[in-house]
Amino acid sequence: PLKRMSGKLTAEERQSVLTPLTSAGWTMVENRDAIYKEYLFKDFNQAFGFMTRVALLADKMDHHPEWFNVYNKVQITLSSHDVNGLSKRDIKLANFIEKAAKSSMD
Ligand code: H2B
Repeated sequence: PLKRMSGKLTAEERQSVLTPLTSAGWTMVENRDAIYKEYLFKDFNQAFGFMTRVALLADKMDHHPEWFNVYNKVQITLSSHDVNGLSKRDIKLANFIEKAAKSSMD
């Protein structure tokens, strides 16, 4: 398969694209170049509806989250395994996840 062109985010890119995400509750993972957020939904149905929307985009992107779900809680870690760190793909996915979470809570 074709290899991707987007490598690790540069320091400049981190400043511009990571700042809005950290304001939205995403945090840097300790000892790893990855970002993390925990979402709480009303119930399992809402959480799993959210996960389904995210899963469809993630598979289309061929870029998949590391995630863990218990009932109404979804914990998500994003990183690009091929570059062992954050790339633009994680930012795109995180921004979609933010929108999907909001619309899933309606
Ligand atoms: N997801 C993430 N987060 N990082 C990757 O490097 C990655 C992926 N690689 N999903 C994809 C799948 C790769 O394994 C397949 C073969 O394209």
